[in-house]
Amino acid sequence: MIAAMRIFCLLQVIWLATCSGSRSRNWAHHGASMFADLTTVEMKAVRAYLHGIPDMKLTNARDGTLKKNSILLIELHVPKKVEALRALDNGQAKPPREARVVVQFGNQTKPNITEYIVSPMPYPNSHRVNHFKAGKPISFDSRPKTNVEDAHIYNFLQRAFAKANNFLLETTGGFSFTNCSKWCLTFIDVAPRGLGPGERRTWIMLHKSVDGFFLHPVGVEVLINHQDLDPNKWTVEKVWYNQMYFNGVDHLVEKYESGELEIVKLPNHNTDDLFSTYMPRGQSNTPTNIYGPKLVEPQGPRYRVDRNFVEYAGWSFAYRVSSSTGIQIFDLRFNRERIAYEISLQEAISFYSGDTPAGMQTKYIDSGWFMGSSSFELASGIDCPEIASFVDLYHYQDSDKPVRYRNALCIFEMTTAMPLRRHFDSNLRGSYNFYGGLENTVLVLRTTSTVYNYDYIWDFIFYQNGVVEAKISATGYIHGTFFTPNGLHYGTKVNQHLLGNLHTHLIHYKVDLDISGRQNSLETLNLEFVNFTNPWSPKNSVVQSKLRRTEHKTERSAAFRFGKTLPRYINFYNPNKKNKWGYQKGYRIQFNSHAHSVVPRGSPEEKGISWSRYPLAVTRYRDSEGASSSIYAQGDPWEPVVNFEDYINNEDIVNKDLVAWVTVGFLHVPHSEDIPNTATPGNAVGFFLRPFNFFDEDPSLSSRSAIIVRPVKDGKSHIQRWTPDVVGHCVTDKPFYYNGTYAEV
Ligand SMILES: *[C@@H]1O[C@H](CO)[C@@H](O)[C@H](O)[C@H]1NC(C)=O
Ligand SMILES: *[C@@H]1O[C@H](CO)[C@@H](O)[C@H](O)[C@H]1NC(C)=O
Ligand SMILES: *[C@@H]1O[C@H](CO)[C@@H](O)[C@H](O)[C@H]1NC(C)=O
Ligand SMILES: *[C@@H]1O[C@H](CO)[C@@H](O)[C@H](O)[C@H]1NC(C)=O
Ligand SMILES: *[C@@H]1O[C@H](CO)[C@@H](O)[C@H](O)[C@H]1NC(C)=O
Ligand SMILES: [Cu+2]
Repeated sequence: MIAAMRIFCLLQVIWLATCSGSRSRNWAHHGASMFADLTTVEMKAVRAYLHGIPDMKLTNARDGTLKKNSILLIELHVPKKVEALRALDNGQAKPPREARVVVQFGNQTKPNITEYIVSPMPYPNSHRVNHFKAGKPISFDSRPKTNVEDAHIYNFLQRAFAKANNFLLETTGGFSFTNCSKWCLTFIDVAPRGLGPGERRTWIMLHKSVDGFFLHPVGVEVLINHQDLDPNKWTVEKVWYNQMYFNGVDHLVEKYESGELEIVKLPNHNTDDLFSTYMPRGQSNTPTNIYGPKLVEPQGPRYRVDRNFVEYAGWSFAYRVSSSTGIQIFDLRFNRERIAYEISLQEAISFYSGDTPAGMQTKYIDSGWFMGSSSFELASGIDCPEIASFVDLYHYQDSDKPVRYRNALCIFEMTTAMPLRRHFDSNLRGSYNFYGGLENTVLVLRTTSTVYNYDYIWDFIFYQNGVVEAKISATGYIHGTFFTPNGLHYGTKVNQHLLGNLHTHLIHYKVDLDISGRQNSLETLNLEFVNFTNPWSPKNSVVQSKLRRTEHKTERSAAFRFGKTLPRYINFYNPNKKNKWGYQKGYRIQFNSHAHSVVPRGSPEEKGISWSRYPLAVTRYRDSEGASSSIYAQGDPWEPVVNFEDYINNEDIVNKDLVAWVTVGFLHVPHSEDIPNTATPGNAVGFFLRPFNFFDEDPSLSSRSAIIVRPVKDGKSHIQRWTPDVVGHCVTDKPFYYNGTYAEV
């Protein structure tokens, strides 16, 4: 088909421009599959291949024992950029599809975690070890917690607290682990799991197992050492209760039974107290017998989706949802011209403060909690509009078969209910010369991650004028701890026994910009005040701003720290391509963020999140610097296998393939309105990529949704439009109407 296309192009010399356009579109379309997530057939083939290697001695991941060799993760291994570009830019053969597999070898004297690249799909016959930069091995203790381990933790807690049953029943108002039927306890574990490398000891909070259990801590926290692969060898190292520490459950029970323990009795559980639930309450002032506004597509969708290839209003891109890190887009083009090779979510963290040991210990690094595969079903009409295209996702993580996440991604076009541009050209005499306007519709690509308590909503938004927005909205339950008076330094009392702990959310993105090609440079624009003698009135002076451009020549000079103000404009441009006005074609990164560092540099866990030092760092593209974090950062933030700081040195970044690493985020001081859930309004951050002299004029001029109205004689107006006169009866059966006169009444 491609060959036929080429011959067709040769014949159509006159139409060369158009034809090479459609050729590049075909290559983009064809190449998108290189970035498509593994199919279930491919996942099963990878599993069968590895399970067929006798030396690996692989067993099922869901088998009860921890002392086993099993697959933890299978996902797409994206091709090398140069190889992918050969297919995307020259129509050459696509590289073979490969899988990345994480295997835990637990059934051997020195357990380890090894990553393999398995290829080719769909009939794999070879594997090689996937090395991290500098060949750093992955520490076994840094592995993410699996379902099996989680079940063992629950059983362990049940056993460990059996002798504390009376204590639990009395202090929690009837909740327990042992023989509970209605009122059971459950737990929340926090991470990191220790204070240094090689540890696996976790602070755990006991909670009531009721709707919204995150908001129901009972005030008992316990430190368990679960490093041994034999759960019978696990130990309780500490217990915290009512602001006191005990050297184990026995110690606590002893004090309790001897009456020396001061207890805080929770009242009997009140099933009428709905505070942690979604049950409506309070006076409603909105009619319930009719629906509110909804999105409609009166004549059907205007975007096209073919598997993971999407086209809309001049845009095209491929997408995937990595099981380890989440949403990614590739080969982003506008009018066939590439703007970015990859924009991908890398990591999300929330670092907490607290008065209880679990509160102090909570530094969540979410890719270690299966952030990527926690993309659960989206509700039509709430999570995405009813008209959206919903897509199932498949993940193979901590399971023995691919798991289908129904309707986990959605794509839709929506109106922003704002004009993209408009002007009323008054004639200053009660009428107008013209009115011009263009509605603002955008395409949205959306997934979510529910990482335990929190729900993150991940959007990429494509505007008609060449702007792309990456946006993350946070909702879900807050992570709270048992209330103590001293806790007020670290949060807010949001219920009788509940402290909402303060924390900062940071999100990291990789933005591999390729502005009209791989050769790019970075400049920042600032203003400085100048003061000079006024040329037309020498006794006065002119004070105004002057533009100062700074070219950043090395990675180090392009690593912008938190604490210093970012330059006003950050422009990535192609020094070899100019627009009509002689400017080098560029795109800006514009932040929408209120982020700050979460811990000072040099503090123990900070090394594992060294990317969080920089709202923006720009590095030269390297295949070996593909990701800024890893699923092991949570388990070992002290000696991480991926240390982002290593990516920054004095490499030259002028006229090179550049990657922008962007950190956005916000401080969250919980407040009473976070109950039952943190709400999305005002709780979204992200960044925009905006053309900066990339085009010769606003590219949304190609939109035929514009309307121009001019008055004609006798109070009539002449409407120029390129879309149907009437929207469609499901929206309105009246044609567009514009008057334009303004008169006193
Ligand atoms: C662990 O390895 C031993 C020795 O190879 C083997 O007998 C046993 O079945 C393995 N256990 C599991 C759960 O695979
Ligand atoms: C990890 O274990 C596997 C399987 O036994 C072995 O092949 C590999 O060499 C080990 N890796 C390291 C770094 O020890
Ligand atoms: C729990 O139930 C079992 C079986 O009915 C019983 O043997 C045991 O004593 C009960 N334990 C407690 C603490 O009530
Ligand atoms: C500008 O320069 C003039 C002449 O030196 C000086 O008098 C004036 O204070 C300056 N204005 C500002 C705002 O610095
Ligand atoms: C606009 O309103 C004026 C005053 O009400 C009226 O005379 C005129 O006919 C209207 N024009 C159109 C296009 O409806
Ligand atoms: Cu928060």
